[in-house]
Amino acid sequence: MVGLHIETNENSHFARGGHPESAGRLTPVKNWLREQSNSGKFLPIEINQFGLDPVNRVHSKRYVDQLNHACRNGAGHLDPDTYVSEQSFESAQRVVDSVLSAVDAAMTGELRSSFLLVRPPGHHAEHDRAMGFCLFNNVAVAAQHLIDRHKVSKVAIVDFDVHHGNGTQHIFYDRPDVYFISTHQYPFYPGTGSVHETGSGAGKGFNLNIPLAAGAGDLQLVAAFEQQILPALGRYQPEFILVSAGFDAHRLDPLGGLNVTGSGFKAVAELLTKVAAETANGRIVSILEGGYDPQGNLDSISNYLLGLDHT
Ligand code: OKP
Ligand code: ZN
Repeated sequence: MVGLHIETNENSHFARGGHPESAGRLTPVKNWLREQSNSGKFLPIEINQFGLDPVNRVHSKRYVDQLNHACRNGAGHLDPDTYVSEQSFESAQRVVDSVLSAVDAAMTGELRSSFLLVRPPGHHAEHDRAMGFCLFNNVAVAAQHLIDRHKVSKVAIVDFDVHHGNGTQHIFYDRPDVYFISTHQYPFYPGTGSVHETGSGAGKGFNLNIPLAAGAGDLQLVAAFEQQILPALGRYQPEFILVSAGFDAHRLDPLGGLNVTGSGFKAVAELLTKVAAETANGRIVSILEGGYDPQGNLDSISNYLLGLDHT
């Protein structure tokens, strides 16, 4: 049984004149999920409100205020790629609330594995700035909440979006309590993500980048999980696994240049579920990041969800 929550903010976070990061990219997968509603495979997550405190643990007050004001002033851009509309701040807060609710449900044991079909995404957002379609760094807020509220001492974040999660890496770069592991196309946007970025100070050795060359597909992605990510997680023994689940490595994706298919994402979900059972008491929360082809997302996400539920 997998926890599921949909928070796609179609009427509250949008760009005028079109943008690849729009709610429309999720229409086919939402229709598929509606058809699955009597399957018994997915359970709704009860959502609680957490306020801004958890966000303020990761982002600077200056940035949170800037984002709030940009929205209050109406639509605009925070960087060339990143728009806000009037209700984007509340949208981003709803995403954080749903992610933290899933984390809490995993900690109580109610729902050990959940998937959050949410937007806006988060993994490019840094401590002090929005970037690459991302407002709040959802996965980072979740990791910090586990440490602050649940006294977890080791959290792993696995990020398989086609783009490197520079924001998440940046936020935890000098810390050993959050192990950031990323597969991504490289060289590619945003430019970071080389194998030489391994962490600094007390965080040295707790940042693992696995760059993939343009054109890589299921074989290379699954090999990265089997040969590098699972062994690394086995050594680290995280108490919780968070996943930045972006699906723009799919072969149909208009932004990415990789060739992953639904079966690759299903294998990834199965491997992550297995390692979560072995290390983290089965606790794993997957949060949507990118993925820009509607049919690609249907193939990717439906297969990923079936992989999460294979037990
Ligand atoms: C967000 B996520 C050059 C192109 C920038 C931005 C891509 C953001 C992806 N200015 N493209 O990781 O899917
Ligand atoms: Zn991406």
